[in-house]
Amino acid sequence: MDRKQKRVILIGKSMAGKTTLCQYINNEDLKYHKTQTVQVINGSMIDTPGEYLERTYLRGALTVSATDADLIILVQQANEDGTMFPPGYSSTFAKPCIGVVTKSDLAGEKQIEDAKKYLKNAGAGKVFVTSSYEGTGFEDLLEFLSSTER
Ligand SMILES: Nc1nc2c(ncn2[C@@H]2O[C@H](COP(=O)(O)OP(=O)(O)OP(=O)(O)O)[C@@H](O)[C@H]2O)c(=O)[nH]1
Ligand SMILES: [Mg+2]
Repeated sequence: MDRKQKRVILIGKSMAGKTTLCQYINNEDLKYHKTQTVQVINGSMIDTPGEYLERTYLRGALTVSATDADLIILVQQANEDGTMFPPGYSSTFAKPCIGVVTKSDLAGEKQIEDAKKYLKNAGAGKVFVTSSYEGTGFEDLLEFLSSTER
């Protein structure tokens, strides 16, 4: 990604697939490693640990990290029951916000619809459905990310 692209921050539960999504987008080998702290990847993606969303006392750290971002990406695993995102969560950031459903390869249609609904309720404008394992859903997402410059 070049600097003209938006800087995005990925927010979602542990194991939701945020780091894998970064790896896929950056054409890296998909290799699992737990994210321990906020990481800036290629200057354009801010990857965060799931714990920052899961533990209320750490959520402030997300708000602070998000000040460096142009776009908030809420990440929801397709086959998760329920969601960690409160309704209207995106308003915490006062920035444009989209949603990405991950691991669509593991979920049925109904589950994917629910995941989209959770993201919409959280305040995501557009929602993209992806699988980093199958490489699906990225055309639209990448086009969106490069369409609007910083
Ligand atoms: N089936 C499937 N598994 C995936 C996909 N994307 C990621 N995974 C797996 O899900 C697990 C967690 O992925 P990560 O990308 O590390 O999750 P994360 O959101 O970065 O998690 P934290 O760093 O703990 O916040 C790994 O074992 C991945 O291989 C996908 O598209 N399909
Ligand atoms: Mg991670």
